[in-house]
Amino acid sequence: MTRLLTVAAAQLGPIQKAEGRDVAVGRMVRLMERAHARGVQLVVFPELAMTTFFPRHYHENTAEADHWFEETMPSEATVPLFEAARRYGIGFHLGYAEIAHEPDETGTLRRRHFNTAILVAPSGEILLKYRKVHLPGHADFKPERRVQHLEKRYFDVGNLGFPVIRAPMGGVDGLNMGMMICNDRRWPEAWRVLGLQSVELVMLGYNTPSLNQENSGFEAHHLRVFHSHLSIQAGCYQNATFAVATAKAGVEDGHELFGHSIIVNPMGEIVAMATSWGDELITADCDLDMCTLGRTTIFDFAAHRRPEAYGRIVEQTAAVAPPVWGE
Ligand code: CDT
Repeated sequence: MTRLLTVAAAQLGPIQKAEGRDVAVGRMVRLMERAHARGVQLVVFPELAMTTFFPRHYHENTAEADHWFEETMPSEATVPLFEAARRYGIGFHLGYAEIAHEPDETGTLRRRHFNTAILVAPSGEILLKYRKVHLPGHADFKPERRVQHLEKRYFDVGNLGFPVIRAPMGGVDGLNMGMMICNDRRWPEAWRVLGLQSVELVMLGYNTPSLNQENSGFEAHHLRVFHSHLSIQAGCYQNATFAVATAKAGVEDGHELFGHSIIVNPMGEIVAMATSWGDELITADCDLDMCTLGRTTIFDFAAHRRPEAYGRIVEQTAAVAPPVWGE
């Protein structure tokens, strides 16, 4: 029997700094209504979906940024999303800023801050949680930058690895689902860790500026979207998985995010792409059996991987210089 799942990327247009979560959540519920009308079974929302991309705003006292975070899930603001999931029988993926009261690496109980995503079943039950591992940007104010990117200031590095869960979704009895968040998509290690758990559907949200904000060299504008798509398409192909990659788009607090949300199949082909900079639903029917060809042939990991040659991947962080010929 065909394992068919209808998925949607629910791209969100900009959310301005002054706008409350209720505005964003109202828009998200409307996208879920539209998804239901189109027969969608799983909706993927972007990274930090309910607020402006607040890491562009500097606070000397980081506690002043706490109002962007959720301390419970469901939180008061997100209850309408959980209700909509139950009403329409749709699963959803949500990116949000999380405060967790947990021990840190030294065992000390702290208020910890994470850039988090959850996968919620149509019943409203949370099936899986992921906390962003690859935090881009910087921790201190950088005057040379056009726009700040303070993820390293406001978030702890995710401590849940890259988990995959097998659960029913839509009419599919069991589907292997994993998550990553934004910058993670550029790191093949993240994809491979999911691939090594037989992932069949990767969900990811992103907030990516249309311009390089570092002010430290020219980057052609058209390459920004190209690099995002290239990374996702390669990750899908090399790990024989579908992906739903959902953007926040448009001009937010005066700064443009590039949108171009996509759904990609295990051949690495884009099967749906957003074309607006606003709230937009793109959908695809995913035949999950398409994952089988890659993982039983060219990317049959059991037959062809050579971990004994990959030691540097986990033993080393920065690149080292190679030996020089003739010395
Ligand atoms: N949110 C996030 O992780 N954004 C980064 C911006 C880096 S600029 C290339 C991203 O990788 O898209």
